[in-house]
Amino acid sequence: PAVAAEPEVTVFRSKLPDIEIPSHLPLHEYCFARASEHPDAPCLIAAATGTTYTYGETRLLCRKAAASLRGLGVRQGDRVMLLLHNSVEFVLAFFGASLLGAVTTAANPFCTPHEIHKQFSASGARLVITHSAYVDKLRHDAFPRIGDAALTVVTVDAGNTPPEEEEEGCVVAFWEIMASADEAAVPEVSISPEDAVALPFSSGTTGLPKGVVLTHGGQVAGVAQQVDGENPNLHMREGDVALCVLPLFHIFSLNSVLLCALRAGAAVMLMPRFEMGAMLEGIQRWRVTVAAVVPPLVLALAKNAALENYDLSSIRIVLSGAAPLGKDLVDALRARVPQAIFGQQGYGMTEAGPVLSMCPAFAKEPSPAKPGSCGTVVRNAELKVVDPDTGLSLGRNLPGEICIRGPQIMKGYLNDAEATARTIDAGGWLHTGDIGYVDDDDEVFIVDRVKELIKFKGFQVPPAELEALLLAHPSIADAAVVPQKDDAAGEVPVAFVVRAADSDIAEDAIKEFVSKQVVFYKRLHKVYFTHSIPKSASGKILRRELRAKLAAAATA
Ligand code: 4UV
Repeated sequence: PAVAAEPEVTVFRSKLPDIEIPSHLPLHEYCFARASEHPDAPCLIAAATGTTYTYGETRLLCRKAAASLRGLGVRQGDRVMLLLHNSVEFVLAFFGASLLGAVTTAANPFCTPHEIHKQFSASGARLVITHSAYVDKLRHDAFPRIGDAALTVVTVDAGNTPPEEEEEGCVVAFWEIMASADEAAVPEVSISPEDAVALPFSSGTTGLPKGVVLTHGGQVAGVAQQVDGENPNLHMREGDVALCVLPLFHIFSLNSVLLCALRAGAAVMLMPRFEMGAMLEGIQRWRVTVAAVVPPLVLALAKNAALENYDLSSIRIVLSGAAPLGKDLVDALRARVPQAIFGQQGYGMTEAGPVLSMCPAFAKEPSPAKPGSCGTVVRNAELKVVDPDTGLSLGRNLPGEICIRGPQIMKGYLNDAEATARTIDAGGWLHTGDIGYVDDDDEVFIVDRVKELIKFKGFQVPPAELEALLLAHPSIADAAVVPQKDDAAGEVPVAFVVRAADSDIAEDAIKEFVSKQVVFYKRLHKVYFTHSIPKSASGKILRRELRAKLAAAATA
């Protein structure tokens, strides 16, 4: 019988040859594999205090962190929640957990107690490591009582908030347990490449935030694709200093800054938060060579006259990612750091483990990239572009949904087989929800997004989360949240709202209602009242229509 021919698929690959990836190694062993060759090289620099730890010291402290976590009851497969700004403690806790075969789920400490609780409970964590200033968030009703078996809290700073009486002794000080931890007491655990190591949360192409299961093998592959091989795509080496100002709870910073730098033997300069003066000081003082940034940070740098007062000549690479970077912005910053290979961008997605494509100008043997391009697909991976309606593969220069396949992508969403199946198809292709094309030189260009996600300064804003909040308000009958273009933030969330009958609720009241419940970047910037929300026959919000309405209003 005649067999229907497989539809032809155009697969795009890196121009760099594939490499050997040691994906049998647990992530901590892989990252520190060459550390014994340079034990005295700087590894972590705490910019806020100036304290520096060498590779030898960092490894030892990671083992002590593992022993400490073990002492607190953490076992293989357990989830440990980090509610931390970028800090030495973040790194030690991450690798301490990894050494035990436990999984780190990191959240933004600026999130509200409700937002934190959702991730805490979905991840199944029972231990939270945080700054004392945030312990109060964990005292919210939603959480188990601190000190119960269901919630152990560890604080990384001495300035403990006085424990409430019944919690006496329940909030544990990190450095106190570290002081008595025995690095030899780390149990031998057998870790498979399939085991989870990190659990960031992302809303993916639709719906609410979900736990993204990233494995040891996947993260090793993801890092190797960037910094391993004869001609690494992102050239970092011993002597480099990586700027770590983007938050480590986001995959860009965790993977492409921290893990890549450690694997390459570079130092990581940790900045607890973005503050322009402190950042410029830090770059100058520690001679930062590789700076990972997001477009709003490029904008702030390009506009800031204070740059003239600092010596930024050490910067070799500026890597922008997480949101589109326009050519004007590239040119504006290039004038300020003329010596840097300000190639362009990386293109990543939490679920993709994270990098899909990287600017080839960052390679050891660089090749140029066009303005606006996101570079070429990483090695040991396949990229295709499909027609979003038919799913058929498209050739060069034709925009469609970008899909990626390779050892680096997520294993799936935590406890959500349905969402996993919607995102990774039977052929193993991860569907990004981004619209883009590959040009004649294999460069990837992102032109649109078909998924719901809104990106405020690179931060994820899932519309479904805001819609659920709005619908819970008695004066709101229906609501939809969509992105609106914004010069400073890239995009901002705005809402279309149908008032309940007899309600005359005002814009400000709605904005405030939402603000109180969400972290700052999810706040609504505008509310448009309307009589109905356009929906498909199956009840899905027709976001494209609403976005078109906004675009038309903006040009009117
Ligand atoms: O899931 P997420 O928040 O993930 C990221 C990750 C970005 C990274 C990671 C490692 C890198 O080395 C790097 O350069 C960038 O952002 O959001 C994923 C969505 O963000 C948009 C796109 O819609 C993704 O699906 N996005 C990410 N990078 C770009 C981008 C970009 N360069 N240009 C346009 N959109």
